[in-house]
Amino acid sequence: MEAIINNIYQGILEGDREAVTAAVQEAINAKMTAEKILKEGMMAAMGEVGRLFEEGEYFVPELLIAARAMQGGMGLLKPMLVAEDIEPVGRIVIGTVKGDLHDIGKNLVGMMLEGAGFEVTDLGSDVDAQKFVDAVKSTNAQVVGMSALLTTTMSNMPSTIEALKAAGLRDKVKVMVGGAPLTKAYADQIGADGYAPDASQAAKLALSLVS
Ligand code: B1M
Repeated sequence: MEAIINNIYQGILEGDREAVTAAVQEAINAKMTAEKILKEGMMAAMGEVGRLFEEGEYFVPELLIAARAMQGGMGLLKPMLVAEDIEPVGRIVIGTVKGDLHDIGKNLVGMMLEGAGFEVTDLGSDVDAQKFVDAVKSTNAQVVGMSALLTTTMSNMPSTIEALKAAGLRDKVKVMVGGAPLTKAYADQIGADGYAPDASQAAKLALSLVS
């Protein structure tokens, strides 16, 4: 049993999608619960991947292939998580703000959030304020995550926060922001609840916002 979990863990660290998918299938065949596979195999590995990234041992490409390897296993696990009624650690809506088509960093953030146990609703890029508001309502999300890569589109973050306020949702949902031109000072200035400089810290921040 522990050897299978170890194969999932190692497969994610090595970014070996085929190995992870095969080990998750083996774990399912061995009647392991989806919760055990997720927490002890996948989430534990993604936590370690985040640590290695923060320590400068892994870079964005390693992060991406580890996250893709995890997603290979997630495809098999998702129906089981639903069947076992496993509650996600939280629900989060993410998107790149209106006018902005950069989505590589946001996708990475989404994968790290999934790895941390979140149910992620990804609205894509060029997302207007109303779409964020509608998604928060329909998914009952506790967190909204906005990404921007352009200095010209950052200003669509405060307007989304205003739209959440106007819809009466601002006290129900935490707002986190990120993207290359962003800073903690800007996040504070626009009244966001948090800022993360990279995907690994985004997952930690989201966990702290729902705890
Ligand atoms: Co564009 N682009 N781009 N671009 N592009 C930048 C951002 C730019 C800095 C390049 C430059 O001039 N040096 C510049 C912005 C300058 C500025 O605003 N001051 C720029 C420009 C100007 C433009 C266009 C206007 C160019 C033009 O058409 N004249 C145009 C705009 C299009 C639009 O959006 N409307 C444009 C277009 C494009 C492409 C479509 C060609 C392509 C995007 C493809 C895609 O995303 N599908 C592209 C790319 C690839 C880049 C660069 C080269 C790389 C961005 C990237 O993916 N980085 C970029 C230059 C650069 O950054 N060196 C550039 C890798 C990614 C993993 O990092 O996105 O920073 P990043 O995400 C990190 C963190 O920021 C953080 O975590 C991630 C992972 O660790 N993070 C979050 C991100 N979102 C977060 C959310 C969070 C928390 C953390 O919480 C919710």
